[in-house]
Amino acid sequence: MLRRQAQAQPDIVAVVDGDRRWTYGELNRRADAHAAGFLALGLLPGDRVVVQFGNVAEFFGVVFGLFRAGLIPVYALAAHRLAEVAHLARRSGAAAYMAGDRYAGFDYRPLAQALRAEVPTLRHVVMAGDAGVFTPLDACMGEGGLPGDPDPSAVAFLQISGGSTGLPKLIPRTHDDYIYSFRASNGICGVTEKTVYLVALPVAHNFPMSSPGHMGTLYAGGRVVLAPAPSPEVAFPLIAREKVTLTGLVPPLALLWMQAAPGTGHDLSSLEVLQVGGAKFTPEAAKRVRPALGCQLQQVFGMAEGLVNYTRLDDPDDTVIGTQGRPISDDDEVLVVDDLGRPVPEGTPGHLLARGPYTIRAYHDDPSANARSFTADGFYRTGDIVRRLPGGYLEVQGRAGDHINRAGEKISAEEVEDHLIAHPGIFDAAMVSIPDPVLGERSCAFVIPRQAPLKASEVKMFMRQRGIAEFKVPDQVVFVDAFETTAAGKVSRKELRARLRTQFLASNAETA
Ligand code: OOB
Repeated sequence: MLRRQAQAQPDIVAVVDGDRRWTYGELNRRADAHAAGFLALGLLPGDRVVVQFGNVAEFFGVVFGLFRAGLIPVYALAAHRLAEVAHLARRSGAAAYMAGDRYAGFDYRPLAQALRAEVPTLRHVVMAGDAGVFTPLDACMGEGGLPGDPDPSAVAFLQISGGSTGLPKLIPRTHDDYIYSFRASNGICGVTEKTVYLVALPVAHNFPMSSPGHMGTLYAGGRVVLAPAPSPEVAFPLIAREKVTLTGLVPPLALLWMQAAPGTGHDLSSLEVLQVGGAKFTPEAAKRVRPALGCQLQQVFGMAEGLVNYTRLDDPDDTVIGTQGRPISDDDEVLVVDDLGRPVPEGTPGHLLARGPYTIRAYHDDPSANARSFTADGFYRTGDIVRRLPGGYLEVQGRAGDHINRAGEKISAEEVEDHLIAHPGIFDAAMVSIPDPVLGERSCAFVIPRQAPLKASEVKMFMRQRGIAEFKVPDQVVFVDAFETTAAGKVSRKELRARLRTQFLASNAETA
């Protein structure tokens, strides 16, 4: 797709990062040079490469270079820390780690050092910027000697799941299925060569990558503008300067933008469509988008595993405000079922199952997750509770599983609990989601200390030292003496979390 655009319009700007403006020709040359450079290091087609960049142009040079070399990117978010990156590297058997030296105040070089010590399969570390002891990205520039274009039905990259259980699972997406999803999305979202897409969310997240996101925009020959932060202070001047037409946000950011827009001196009139997704956008907030920002709202309900739903640009206001859209394709099969797997009538909440042209049939190398997450006939169990409405529109009601959707970032309660109980002063811990007016949900950890008293700040500090992303550090820590058990003795973790949550909400309602 990149070669085609580079031939058709080599001098048109493809990617804008601050003062840097890479044309399609330039991006194409970098992709070729990096591909040859990566192979010259000794990486072999099929090798997995953990890629961790913020919203910077290098991301594009590197991933298109990897595709061309037949190497498989494993997308880490810039917010991930050692625990998560090491998990991705181990799980994928990665041969290399590629990152920028610094981003958003964090230095990735010590992380790379620790990673190399922890993950024996890792043979190379490539760094953009000041590479220190590692291989500089600028040195990975070669010529010729590329394998042919990759098999379109082969796995293109591994994306990380925001699931409920344990550590993140790896999602294998193929060139075919991914291109299908953003090409079809382009049609639905009106993306053409005139589109200017602002990447406000993290560049490696599936929503800004493919719904239709930066990949859809590059496919259409439009322009991708990178925002180093999603705040109005950073994004609004970029919208004005680059005449951004389309962007995607999670609900808390949409609220922030709507609050800031009326007082801004920046011209936001180029913005045609604001997409909101990743977490439930309430109808009250959805109603305010057009008055506050002067653009159209599109709700997006998607998942890295595949299925994406959009409200359509010509849908009536009620649909755009009150639903999370309908699937991309007529070939998307959607089932809404009860606890026993029986289809429920339209309008009744149930578990959402999905199968279709771009929805995965299995996670990467994870038989037990596969047994849980897919039905025998290949439907993916999304874990979402939805209502199906006339016309196939979906309204998201909540989650069946135990994860916290904190401003669109998915946090597995189990993963965080495992870190908490690693503290020598903690006997047991359970983490639950609490409704939050801004974040949608925030996390609250219930902790049973061993003898010595603990402070919440100590627990949070310990979590940071565990090397996890900041968004996973519990927002609130509540100490309790014991977890309640039933007459029958045992309470499942799921039930325990539900009880703690109910008690917390009840006691806060009393004091309110
Ligand atoms: C997107 O992808 P993921 O993989 O980070 O998270 C998927 C989950 C969904 O299963 C659902 O629980 C939740 O995020 N979700 C929404 C939602 N969009 C996603 N819940 C309520 N309303 C929405 N509009 O988050 C993602 C991927 C592609 C496009 C958009 C979002």
